[in-house]
Amino acid sequence: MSILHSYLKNNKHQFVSFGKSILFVLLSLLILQSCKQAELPTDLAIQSIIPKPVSVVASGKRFSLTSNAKIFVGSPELMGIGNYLSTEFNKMTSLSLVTEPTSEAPGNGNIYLVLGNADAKVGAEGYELEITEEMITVKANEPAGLYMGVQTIIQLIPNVKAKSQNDSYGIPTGTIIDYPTYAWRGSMLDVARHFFSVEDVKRYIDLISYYKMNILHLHLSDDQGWRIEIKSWPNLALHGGKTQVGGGTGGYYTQEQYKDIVAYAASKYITIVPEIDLPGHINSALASYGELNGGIKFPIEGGYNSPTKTTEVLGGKNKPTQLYTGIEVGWSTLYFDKPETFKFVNDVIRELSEITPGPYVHIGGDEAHATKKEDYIKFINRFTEIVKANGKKMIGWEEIAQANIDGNAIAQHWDKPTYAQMAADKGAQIIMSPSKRVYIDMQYDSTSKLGLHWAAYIEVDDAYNWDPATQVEGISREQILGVETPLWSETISTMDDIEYLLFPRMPGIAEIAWSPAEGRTWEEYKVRLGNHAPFMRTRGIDFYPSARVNWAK
Ligand code: TNX
Repeated sequence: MSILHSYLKNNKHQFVSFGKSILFVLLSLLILQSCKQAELPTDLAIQSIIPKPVSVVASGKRFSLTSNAKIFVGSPELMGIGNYLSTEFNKMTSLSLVTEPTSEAPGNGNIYLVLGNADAKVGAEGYELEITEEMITVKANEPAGLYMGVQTIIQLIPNVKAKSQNDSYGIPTGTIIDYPTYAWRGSMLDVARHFFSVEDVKRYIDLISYYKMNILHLHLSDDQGWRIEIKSWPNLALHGGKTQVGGGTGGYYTQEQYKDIVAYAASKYITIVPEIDLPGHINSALASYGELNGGIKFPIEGGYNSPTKTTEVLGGKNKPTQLYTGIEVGWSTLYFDKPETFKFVNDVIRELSEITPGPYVHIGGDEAHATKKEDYIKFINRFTEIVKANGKKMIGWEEIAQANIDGNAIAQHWDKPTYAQMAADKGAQIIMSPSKRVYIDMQYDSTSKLGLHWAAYIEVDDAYNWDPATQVEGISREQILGVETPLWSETISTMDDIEYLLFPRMPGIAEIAWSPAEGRTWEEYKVRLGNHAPFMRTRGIDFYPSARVNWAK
């Protein structure tokens, strides 16, 4: 220590001048670095794309996107995808790019979206994205793949709204080959506990679609509200849709509005999966048609609330119940021994199937605590036949494993591994929605202003740090159809509330469903997520700024 001290003392002058040169070198490096920044980005491999692509090979150059660029599509039916890209470009830059169909490869400076000549392994939803100094090309086998490639391009555009049409935007060069790990990449929105408008549902579709999700499951009925017009049983929506949790005005979708949602989702390669929750979670129907009431069971032991309603207040078997605005679960049931009940179920499934082009109908099947077990099993067996007769594939929450389901059914795991295993053993495919990981209605921590916490507090890393293929012992990768994050709406009633719970957790869940598990770690992901903040801000997404991530300014 004293040797160093006397050295410093004796060589003070040299040391100061040495310090100056260091400062000079550092400053020059800094200046050089900031000059380079203006030209960046040149490394495709360090871009913060979510979900992480399967393969990225950078070539270290830059494509300049200018106002002279056009978006060319390989055939007229792809115009919608080209126009979508143009609209998204416009949100982030000052560019308004024109989309045109073309039968041959366009010249330099343009973007080209074309079907065919993509690697077979990318399947229907994958794509190959090639960025050179001259051009951006997306190749895919199906339009859905081109759309997914477009989502990747959107994330590569610098999030700076430029001042003039003369500005250009640098996009790093290289090749991305990308395709999903799981076929089912979804989210569920509960429009029953609180009703959300068609506009809100469309924005929800936009938001999940940025992250390459392809399923929106709509929870259309529950004790508190019936949200879809059924022409043969009009009171379901007219009376059963009148209110919601907390006593607000509720609402429902007409069949025309529902078709509009379905078409909007289809334009973004998202399939709508409608759910009518049976034979429990059915009070809104029992209030509308008393003959369906199989006898409610209230209060519920170990429920959420100290119960304010009793069986007496709500109404007895075979009589209409009162509408319900609380949040207890599992206390209502359909009447089993009645032909009307199965006429009702068949009419509802038939009308729903007619307005749903997708292959699935979800029959709920969860928490039927007021239904006798032997009736429950018979109910699910009947629903299986009814859904099949209407040409659809049946999905139910994991409890349906207790019935005679087979390889035609899909079971959605949310709580009990034993049910999920039982369903898989019977040949059913499994959707993974483990409540401790992806119940996105759970609070982040005890201070979160919205959300429940019966399953867990779920911080952004908890929602990310798991692998569907190892989540439930005995259920292998091949038996898993995919991943879905349910947003139950007991505590939320506005789009802002929705965004607060979805972001920033949903993008990570979308990544679990899309990207190979081998390439994923929280340490690496959290950097990409932090860099993604400007993307969310540009879209007016009010995300929860978790302290576990460094958010880019
Ligand atoms: C459990 S998950 C439910 C829902 C509630 C949710 C609240 C499932 C199949 N049933 O009825 O809304 O918890 O987190």
